[in-house]
Amino acid sequence: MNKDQSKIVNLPAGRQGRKSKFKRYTVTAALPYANGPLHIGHLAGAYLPADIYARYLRLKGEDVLFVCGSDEHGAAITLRAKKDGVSPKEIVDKYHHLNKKSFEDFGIDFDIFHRTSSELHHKTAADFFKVLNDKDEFVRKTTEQYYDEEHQQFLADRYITGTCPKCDYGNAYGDQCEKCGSSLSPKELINPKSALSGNQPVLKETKHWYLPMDKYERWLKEWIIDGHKDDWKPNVFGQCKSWIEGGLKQRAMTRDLDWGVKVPLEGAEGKVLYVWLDAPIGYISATKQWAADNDKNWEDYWKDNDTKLVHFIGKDNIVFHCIIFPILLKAHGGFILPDNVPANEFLNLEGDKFSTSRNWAVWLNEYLDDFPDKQDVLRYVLCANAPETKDNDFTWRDFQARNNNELVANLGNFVNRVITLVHKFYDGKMPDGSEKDTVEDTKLLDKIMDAYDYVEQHLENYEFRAAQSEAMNLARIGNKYLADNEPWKLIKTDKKRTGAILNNSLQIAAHLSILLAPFLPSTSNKIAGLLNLNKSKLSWDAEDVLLKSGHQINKAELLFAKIEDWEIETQIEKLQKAKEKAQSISNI
Ligand code: B3M
Ligand code: ZN
Repeated sequence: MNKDQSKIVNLPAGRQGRKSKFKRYTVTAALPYANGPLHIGHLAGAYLPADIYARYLRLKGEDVLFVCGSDEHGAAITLRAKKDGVSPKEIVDKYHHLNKKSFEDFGIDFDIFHRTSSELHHKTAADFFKVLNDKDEFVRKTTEQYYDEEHQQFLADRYITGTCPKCDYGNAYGDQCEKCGSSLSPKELINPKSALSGNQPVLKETKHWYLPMDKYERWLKEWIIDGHKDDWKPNVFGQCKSWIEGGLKQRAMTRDLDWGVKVPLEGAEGKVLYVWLDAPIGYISATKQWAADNDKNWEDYWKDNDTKLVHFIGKDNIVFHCIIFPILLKAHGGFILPDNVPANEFLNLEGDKFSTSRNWAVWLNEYLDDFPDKQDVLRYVLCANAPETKDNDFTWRDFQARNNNELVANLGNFVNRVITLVHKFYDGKMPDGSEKDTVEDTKLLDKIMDAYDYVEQHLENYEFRAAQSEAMNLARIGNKYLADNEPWKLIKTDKKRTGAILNNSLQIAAHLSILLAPFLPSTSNKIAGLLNLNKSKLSWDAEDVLLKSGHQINKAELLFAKIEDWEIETQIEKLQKAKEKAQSISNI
């Protein structure tokens, strides 16, 4: 019998993992508008998958920068300020801090959460615009645009509403119909109305800087349609293809507004950059700030072909990240382009679209009031239900079922059982694993190492649901192993073999703390704490044997608690009440 644990069974002495062909990674998550709190749909769409991806890369020892920040410009902000009767600055200050905290509370671990109202961003965006202007990339045009005479203001994008010409939806915006997703221009709206006064607007002349996107059509065809048909998600690729094949138009890159990045040119007084020009540049200014704070070179993360750039977004942002921003980067020159834009579809709530005005949402800050220690439960359920290929639904019943049947009954139960047994039979000390010579043990240890390959493969393909499910499967394997071998019975007849079985089971628990770390960071920490596991061992290329004989294991503590029916009923009632209240207000 082999006595040396590290050599037992025919396992590699640690995984080499797949070597990345990239030197570093720049991972971005859409900058949320600082005009309201975040709900679980936001988390599911962009932030959770981005965080899982970044955590996984860090565990692999990759050089990864994960940036985000508040989008503090555009009509989304000014209209909200007007509605609340406060200044735009007050709005962005309030929601920047609130949203930053929500992300922290849910373990969304950005390297920096920046702001587009910062001076550094204003300068970066203005300089970027100037370079394009100097290179003659813009077309200056005077056109007639809608104007609100009462408020003496031009009405761009969201300042104008009307009926969508494509689907008849009555509340479409000047730039986009949120019902059918069509991109619109204000003049296409039927019965246009000013969002400021409610009046019918008049047409008036104004001058703007346009990006001739048509000039880039051929290049986009090559880059996206020929170059990314196999590696971009079908929903993303399909949207891009129909945009490009539908013909690209000139798009105004400036607006008549006083809130935003000022157009840095003479003769452009009273004009600011279009928010969709300045916001994605926010990723770059965030990188600059982070680099300055951490003694790094920001250009490594944006200008080196060995850097992989990945944008995580929701589906309503696809055109901006796959077409407009890449055109801007290309026109500027010197920048890398996104390698992938794994946009998600939308998450619905109990069968209905999230809606701020109807208060149909689960707000992140409110969730934590009711479930203060259940961040990972929400992360788990949102990942398990991620709208990766189609819109998906969050329901409180499913939340309860996944918590009770999967987290409590599978993962929590396994870890708790094995730790309890090792305390009962071995004083909490890792038993000797030398009796591991059965075919079953070999297979089991192979399965542990296979789990890394499966999870890794799915993560590399941005299949987060499948990745999480493979990681959880290892807990299922562990439970089955215990049930098949019944160490609680075997202890009476074969103490040595029982030790080997518990040794194997504890190795599984230790590997779970690594495999689950990208998905359930605080649970992973708890498991590592219970196992008294040295943090330096927590790497994706972990050795097969993580715990040596004699290693002291801490006392068992429950990882998850059952969620009772009444807790779920309270949430469902809360949603209904909020909706009724919103309805009664809108009826007044
Ligand atoms: N703020 C839109 C949104 O929240 C926008 C994203 C900007 S990413 C550069 O949907
Ligand atoms: Zn429409």
